[in-house]
Amino acid sequence: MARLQASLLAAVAVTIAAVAMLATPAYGASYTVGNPGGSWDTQTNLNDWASSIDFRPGDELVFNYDASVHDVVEVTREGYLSCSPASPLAAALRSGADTVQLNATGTRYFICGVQGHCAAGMKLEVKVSDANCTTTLPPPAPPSPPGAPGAPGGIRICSGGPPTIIMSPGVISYGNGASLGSSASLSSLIVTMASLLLVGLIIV
Ligand SMILES: [Cu+2]
Repeated sequence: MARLQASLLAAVAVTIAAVAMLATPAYGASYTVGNPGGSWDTQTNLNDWASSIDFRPGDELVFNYDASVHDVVEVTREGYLSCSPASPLAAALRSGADTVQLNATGTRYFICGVQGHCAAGMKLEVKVSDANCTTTLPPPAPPSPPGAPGAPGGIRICSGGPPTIIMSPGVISYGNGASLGSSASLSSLIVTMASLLLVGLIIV
């Protein structure tokens, strides 16, 4: 009985570990604005900071700041250039620890809405791109008709991000909603692993 309980515990532990591993996205870095050495403030050269990072769809920005002094307003390019929070793209963030998801490619603009702070340098332009991604191993296959089985996979490598294994073209990629397919295949993998563990338990 004790042996059965130990096996059961081991099976549960392995399953939980597998689920935790698979549930972690293969991409999506978190960048705290201004770090290291700076912050969301008027002293940090925020565009120097931003230009040192290769932002990818799926990454996130974290704004840590003194909420009694600053806020974060996402604005249009015009609002950014003129330092005007008058036409924000979203409600101003004021918690002092705000996270912004960078879900798609494109350029995002953030300013501090407090009078004079944007003009003093509290403005941030973030370019989100996946343009430098390359797919290798095997070499790109010729286009196949939609739904064709057995399409070869590969490894997608983007500068600044970890490699992403592509099961078949388009199943896992940055940003474009294809994650449904990969979630489904991960779920079935988890179920399969759990089933195998249970079978092993019964045999023991
Ligand atoms: Cu401010």
